[in-house]
Amino acid sequence: MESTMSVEVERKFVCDADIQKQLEEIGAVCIGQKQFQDKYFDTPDFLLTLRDVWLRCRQGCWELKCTTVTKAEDRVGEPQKAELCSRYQEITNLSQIQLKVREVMKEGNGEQKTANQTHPVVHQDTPKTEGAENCPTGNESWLMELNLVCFAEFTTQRCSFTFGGEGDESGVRVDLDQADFGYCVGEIEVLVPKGEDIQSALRKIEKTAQRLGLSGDQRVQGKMDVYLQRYCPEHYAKLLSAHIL
Ligand code: V4E
Repeated sequence: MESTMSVEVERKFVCDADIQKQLEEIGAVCIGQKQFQDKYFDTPDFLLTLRDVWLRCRQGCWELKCTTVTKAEDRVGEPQKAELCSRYQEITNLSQIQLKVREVMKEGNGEQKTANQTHPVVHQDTPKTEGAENCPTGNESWLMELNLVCFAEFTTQRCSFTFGGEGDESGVRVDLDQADFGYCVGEIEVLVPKGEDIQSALRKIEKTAQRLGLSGDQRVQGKMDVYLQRYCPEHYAKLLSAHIL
């Protein structure tokens, strides 16, 4: 995430063994590899994620991803192509994150429970990240105040690619992710400053997908889909029926 408030438009794809070679063939340049740990937080009754709001701590930095449009609005324009792409507003400023979380909880209209419930939400069988920095750090009393607990935790190895020049792929980034619970996924993404038109981002993503020979029109599962399906199946089922995933 590069700005405090922007919209991330992205399309996930299944990675073939030769994806890196394919990326280089279409002019993508590897800009680096990194490893990061994500911890996702929600209330015990999943007030945030059931509203498509995703609060995480990535390597000690707080990030909030929330939906920008309704499913109906999503379908305006290029129906099938738009459905393959997700778009989420990204907030990285902690005060703005707290404000937004409170707002979402308020919309939940009193559903929020008191702070002293027992709710170790991370499932017992979930893989444990070794040697990763403990998050949250510092004064995180706001988590307790808002009754937020960690429900998912995993580490990702990411290899990122961009395209040079001013061509069709300018501003496009491709991430190849390998999660420590054994799932790999690729993402073609464009960050759009909030308020700007996303149609050009959708076109760029589509063009890149075509050049990579990605013909599938099925939605591809993200890391979180697979994590929840494996380790929190009940919540996963609720998110599916709410059409969040
Ligand atoms: C599950 C989810 C969110 C949390 C995870 O977001 P994701 O983009 O998959 O993670 P990651 O690690 O690639 O984040 P990045 O580094 O790119 O910021 S945010 C929204 N969702 C729901 C969701 C959905 N409904 N459909 C798709 C295609 N992706 C996510």
